[in-house]
Amino acid sequence: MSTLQFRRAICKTPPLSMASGITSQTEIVDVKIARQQHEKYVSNLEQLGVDVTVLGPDEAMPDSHFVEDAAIIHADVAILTRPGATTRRMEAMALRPALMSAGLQIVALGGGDEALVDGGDVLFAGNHVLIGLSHRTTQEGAQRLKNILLEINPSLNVCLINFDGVLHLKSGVTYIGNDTLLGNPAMSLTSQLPLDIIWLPSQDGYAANTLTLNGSVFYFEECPSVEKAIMSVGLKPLPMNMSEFRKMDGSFTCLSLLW
Ligand code: CIR
Repeated sequence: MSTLQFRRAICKTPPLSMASGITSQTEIVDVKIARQQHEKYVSNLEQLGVDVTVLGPDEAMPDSHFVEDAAIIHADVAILTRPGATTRRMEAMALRPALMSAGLQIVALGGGDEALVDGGDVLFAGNHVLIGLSHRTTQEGAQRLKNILLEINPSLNVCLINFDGVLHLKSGVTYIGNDTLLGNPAMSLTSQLPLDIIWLPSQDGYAANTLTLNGSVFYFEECPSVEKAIMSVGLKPLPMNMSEFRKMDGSFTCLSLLW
């Protein structure tokens, strides 16, 4: 399957404790609304033909619905990460049973305490895999992940990317096909990217985190600049309200593992 076609997903219901997750924002989350937005996100995936497994909430792990950070899936192999934030370390092991039941082969990132990776820093774009070096993903973690990915698929072009200004690489850029990324101008890049970037106006920068699958793109509603960019590559814009996840520094890619 191409990198933008997906048949299966794992999502996880936000726990009632989600407001005690990590955030740089000050607005308080409404968990009831967050769950409604999450249900809508899941039903939009299903409408696009994805078979979604929704795992129950885990109250002991307030950020655990951001499943993207705890595993990376490529070619039916799930690589369990070691998330950069100490409060999130247990999330990868907690996902293991669901990934195994889904028939995926499981590989651990391995290495010591310095080998850290958040899946939010790993962007698949055609044959390229960009691994961002962030405050969550270390050089050692990124290098281990690169080696594992190349063992799974030696034809990948895996690059380590230096950046700053945003939480994860995918808070700064996401792939919308056609060798094109959407970019958040709040991100400063000190590495060259092997793809074109459509830079959004700064007031829409947060909306650079989109999710492209099966011909459609999930994006923050009321961002006409994003809608225009999506249409320019011939995809269908699917606007959604994700206000409550934004309050926790989350967005679209972080809420699912897709393959
Ligand atoms: C965190 O700071 O770890 C969570 N509150 C948000 C993680 C969002 N993950 C992502 O965008 N990949």
